[in-house]
Amino acid sequence: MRKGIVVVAAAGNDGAVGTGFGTVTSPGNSPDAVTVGAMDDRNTVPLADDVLAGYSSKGPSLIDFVVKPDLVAPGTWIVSARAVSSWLDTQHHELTLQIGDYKNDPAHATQDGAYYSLSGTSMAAPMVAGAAALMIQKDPTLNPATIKARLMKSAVKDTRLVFETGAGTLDAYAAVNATGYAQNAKSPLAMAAGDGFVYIQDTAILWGSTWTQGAIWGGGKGSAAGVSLTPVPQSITYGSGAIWGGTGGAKSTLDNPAVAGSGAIWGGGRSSLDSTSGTVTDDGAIWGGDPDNRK
Ligand SMILES: [Ca+2]
Repeated sequence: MRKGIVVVAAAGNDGAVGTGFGTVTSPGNSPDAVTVGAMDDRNTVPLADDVLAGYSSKGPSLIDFVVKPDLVAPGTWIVSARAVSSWLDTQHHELTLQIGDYKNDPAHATQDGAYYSLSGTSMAAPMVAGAAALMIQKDPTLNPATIKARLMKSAVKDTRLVFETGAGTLDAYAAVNATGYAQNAKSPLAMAAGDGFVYIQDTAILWGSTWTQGAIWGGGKGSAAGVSLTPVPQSITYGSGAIWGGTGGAKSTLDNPAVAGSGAIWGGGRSSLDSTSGTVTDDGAIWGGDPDNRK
């Protein structure tokens, strides 16, 4: 990413493990990567009937509590090129399409075709990578942070938890036509605070003023799970307002026991981020010990 390459990563397929929260796998846990979860589009074009794929890994990342995935894209029963005699083709040959499935060719209808049907976040991630390629084709000067920020801002908003669908469902056309620039688009951090709520960092502070939380996440994030957005209390912003935003900026994103009360995610206690001061980009406690990761 520091070399100017857009890195799109699959979130992982562990969404059905336990509560599913805290299951995003490497490299999808990288704050810089564009991490993609999977939706089941129910084989219809309208998004209204789409559901989160049960296998799609959910955030936040373990240990460092990065909010993931960044967005979602269709990943269930995606038809793509078949690798003849590959492990999958051999072990799960039933997923190979027959010629008659996609071509009017009665003489060969029951023969193995050139395509294969598969589900997984590995199928969703290329949807986003393709959209990124189109964005770069239109404007080769765009940096990875701008690509990521535009993909997220232009995504179709939903009301699921931020750790399930991120900024929403990929809208390739809207992404190609999106505007705005960012020099940094690290995914924000989540914090389980002493009040039982989980707060996330304000993207307008992290990425720049045009990338407000409302623009990135939408106004109804979490409402499908009964979550209402509330201002971050002064006790949390005190001393680290540069990270968590003012009382009118950042919002609590969820009050879901599966997340807020999960010892598997938060290590049995609360995250220690509320004692963090200074700017996010300089803070090794948050972004890890490798200084190169903090640029
Ligand atoms: Ca659909």
